Amino acid sequence: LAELSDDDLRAHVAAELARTRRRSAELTDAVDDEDLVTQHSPLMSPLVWDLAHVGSQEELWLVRDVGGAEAIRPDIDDLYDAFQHARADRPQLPLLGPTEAREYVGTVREKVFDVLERTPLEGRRLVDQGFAFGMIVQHEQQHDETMLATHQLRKGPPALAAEPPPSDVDVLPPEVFVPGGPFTMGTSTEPWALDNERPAHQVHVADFYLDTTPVTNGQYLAFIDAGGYDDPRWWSEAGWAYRQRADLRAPRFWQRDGDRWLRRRFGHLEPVPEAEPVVHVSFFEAEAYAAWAGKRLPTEQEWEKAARFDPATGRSRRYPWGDDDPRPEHANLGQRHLQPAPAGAYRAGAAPCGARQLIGDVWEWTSSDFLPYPGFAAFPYREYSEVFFGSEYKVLRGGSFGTDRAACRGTFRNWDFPIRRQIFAGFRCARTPRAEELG
Ligand code: AVJ
Ligand code: FE
Repeated sequence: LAELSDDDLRAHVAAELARTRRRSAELTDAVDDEDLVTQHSPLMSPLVWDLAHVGSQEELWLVRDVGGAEAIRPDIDDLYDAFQHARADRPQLPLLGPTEAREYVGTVREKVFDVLERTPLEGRRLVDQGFAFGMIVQHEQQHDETMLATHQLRKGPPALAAEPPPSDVDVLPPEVFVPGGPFTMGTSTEPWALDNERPAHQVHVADFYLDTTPVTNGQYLAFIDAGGYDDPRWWSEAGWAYRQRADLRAPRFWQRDGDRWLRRRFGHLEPVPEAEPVVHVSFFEAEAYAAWAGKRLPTEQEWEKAARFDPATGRSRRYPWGDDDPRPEHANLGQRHLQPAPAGAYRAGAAPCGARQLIGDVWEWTSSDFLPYPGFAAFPYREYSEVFFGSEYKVLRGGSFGTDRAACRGTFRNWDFPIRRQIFAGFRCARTPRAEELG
């Protein structure tokens, strides 16, 4: 992006907006109108809310703010302000119906293409208007992943279909070693990086070992079979309280079938695939598994160093494989496959340290609270990140099969409550070297 001419950048933005809208349309056209207005879980909005919310944010930022044009539907700003109404309360609001919502997002988009035509995009610094388009593309993609999670929660026959992910895997050592030393974390140059990824800053990370791949269902089953859910030794105090209160026994969407486990996945009931990364576990379950395995979760500093640091040049790259935008051979992204690929896949996506599948497949819980980097400045609005900073939220890294490439990179930070399980989250473990392993 950094090298594109103004016209090429404009064409790129237009293509990304169109590609993103096709995904939103697929997710909302896959079910009937009754389903679109149904709340499938108190954790989620009805799909029709997400659709109109995406349009409303696009109207606010691109039509009114960047374009300086007149408001299209000022009367509905409040309905689609995520801070005004909790998800659980949204179905009771006088929302736009499916037909109105589709018309509305279409009207906004037509205006946005006018704005794009006449907006200079040159100089892509944080404050430039090109960023606003990138932010809106990412915002819609983030809601597309949220809508995919809503699809996973809905009951009934399958509504979505996709090719299975690649199944060719390599036999790999279980852990990789990342030598201690400084590296550059975050970014000041990535054009569409959000405020919480900025600025670039030096961080010292001590020697550590990281699991080569995310923890698999097979490994996680061993924790279940060893009584991990019944042993408070492995759980933090808050984690154990949650485990008791919610009566957790396995990842969300798993069910017992005699002596085996099945999982429900977008309307299919299937045996739990042991080679695939575990998904739909909370931070607290990830933390308990790691303790049981004699390990811990990585900090987000460790995760990012493993994913970006190139010891050959001393530079931090955009992605584990280098600076190229993700292609299908690098990572399982973009809802191309509706499940993670088996651990050990995606050889072309390996990081310099040898770790695999850091980008795509499953979001990875880290042990870190969601906090600002030194020098953080809220942009363009406090409610994107700043109001969430603190110890209530844990950072997740790397994106999932449901995350679009436009909304995922080596610096991207996601966050959620440590009890959440409906997101496409798994984890990998890290550990500090034992005394006898040090040279
Ligand atoms: C970054 C995924 C936590 O969905 O709450 C969407 C993204 N912000 N609309 C969320 C977001 C505003 C956000 N996460
Ligand atoms: Fe939003």
